[in-house]
Amino acid sequence: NRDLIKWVNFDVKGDERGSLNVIESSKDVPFQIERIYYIYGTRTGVTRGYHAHKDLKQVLIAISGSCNIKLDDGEYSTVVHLSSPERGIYLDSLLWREMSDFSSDCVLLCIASSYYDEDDYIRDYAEFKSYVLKRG
Ligand code: T46
Repeated sequence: NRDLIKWVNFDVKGDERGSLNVIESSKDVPFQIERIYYIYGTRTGVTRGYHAHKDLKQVLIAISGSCNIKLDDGEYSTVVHLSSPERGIYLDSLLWREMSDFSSDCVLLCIASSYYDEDDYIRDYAEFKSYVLKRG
């Protein structure tokens, strides 16, 4: 389902020296940035994630290499291929995610709306489904 896929395109500042991309809080991503982390060196065949967030919003960008992200809102699911530093994907809250097929050079940059909070994670799929139903 394409509605699950919300691309965020960055304005590439390119010249003969190469490229430079800027991400400013609340301007280039639709939230105030409180945290940044990145996932890299992911081993072949590994799938990460298997959780949703109650409130956290994020933008994920494969700033190097590529990976796939399966998104599931409890009703529909789709797989997105991330392979460009020029655009990211916006993940609203309450989306189950599974990241897989990381290339060996993949660096997945994750920009988040809140500090790390384990209580914000739903790590059980059945619990996620019932949480989504409750929220309507
Ligand atoms: C997400 C996807 C895309 C921290 O201590 N602080 C942090 O900010 C993060 C993100 C993680 N951690 C600890 C928690 C675990 O012990 O680092 C370890 C690995 O985290 P996790 O197993 O949650 O990693 P992924 O790749 O399954 O999920 C991560 C994010 O946690 C999650 O919010 O949306 O990337």
